[in-house]
Amino acid sequence: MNQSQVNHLEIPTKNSHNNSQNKIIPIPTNLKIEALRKNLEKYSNTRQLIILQDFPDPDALSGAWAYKLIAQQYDIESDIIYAGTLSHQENIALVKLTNLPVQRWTVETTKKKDLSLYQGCVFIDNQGTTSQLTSLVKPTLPVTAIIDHHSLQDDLKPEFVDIRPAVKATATILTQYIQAGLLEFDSNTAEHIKCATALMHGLRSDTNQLRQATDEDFLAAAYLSRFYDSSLLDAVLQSSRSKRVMDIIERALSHRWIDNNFSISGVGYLRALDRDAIPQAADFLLTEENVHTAVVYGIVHDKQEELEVVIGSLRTNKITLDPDEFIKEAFGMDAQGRFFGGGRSQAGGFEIPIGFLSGFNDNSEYSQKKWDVFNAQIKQKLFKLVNPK
Ligand SMILES: [Mn+2]
Repeated sequence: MNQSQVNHLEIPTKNSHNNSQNKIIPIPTNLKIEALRKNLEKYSNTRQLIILQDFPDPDALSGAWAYKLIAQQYDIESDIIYAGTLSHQENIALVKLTNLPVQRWTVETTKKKDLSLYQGCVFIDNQGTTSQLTSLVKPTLPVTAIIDHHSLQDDLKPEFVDIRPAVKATATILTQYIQAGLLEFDSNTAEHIKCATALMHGLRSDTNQLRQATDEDFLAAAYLSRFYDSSLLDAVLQSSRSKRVMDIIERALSHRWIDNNFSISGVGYLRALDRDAIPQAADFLLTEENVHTAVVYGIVHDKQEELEVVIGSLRTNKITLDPDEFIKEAFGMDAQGRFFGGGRSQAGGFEIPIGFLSGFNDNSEYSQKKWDVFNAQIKQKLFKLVNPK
């Protein structure tokens, strides 16, 4: 590929729509491309950890893989890790069918690892706030890069940073760096075809199957279309919903409470394995007429670790509603001054620890009481925002 041509790749910005001149500026700027290149050169011949959120989605998984392949060009070996679960059937299918090189490192296993084997860590599609591994890794390893599209968290001070909340998918950002020449995709290399397919899936899933894609996402998808394997993507997408997910969607539907075009539903207890049913249920509630925003939450319990936490998801198609602001305003901060959640454009999430009340209890009356208290508290906090009068 002609590099000088690619480096001047011009992509219209979001603002360009409002600008009568339709001014076009390159994104990422050549300055950013150079900064990432320099950062990769600096860490040449080292090992890095690529840290994902505890429950990685296709956008995170594919973006991390693209970063790993880019870093390989600079003789950086990296391991992609996450601490939670791959809970969505499509995520499991993606990892299995593309052989996506991701590893689960729990808090316990990470404590036993020799982190001195690594010289840096990178955060892709997150900024460290949604991974249990951040606090374990941060004291030992420098944060060499963050590439993300969630609202700025400003917790870590990375050497290289590219955080663009206006972009709908991290896969789009990584594709732009590939297009800029940091990695030359080759349609004869199986690994590149699979990574392009994963990126296409990540990009599609964070843009509601391209329905909410912006110019930048479409341009990235157009580029990926030259390399990806459409039948492999079909296979990933055909992984159907499990009965448990259907049950939870059904519960969300029967418990939903609609007010002022918001649809809000508490689904009670669910297993850690099924936690991805929460965003899927929120997606489903959003399909009802006159509903512009859906919030679904439940208490996720991990029987082995005796851990319980309230997990919630927000989905909206209301352009003026900022999920990040909405969640921060609704739930506020914990005692350490950290918000219970946040978001990006059109989607957000929250996690509220149950603390002392945590622990799965077989006594159904006790469990019911506990759920009722949390349910009432969350509804009350949401109600204040949904119906301010
Ligand atoms: Mn994302």
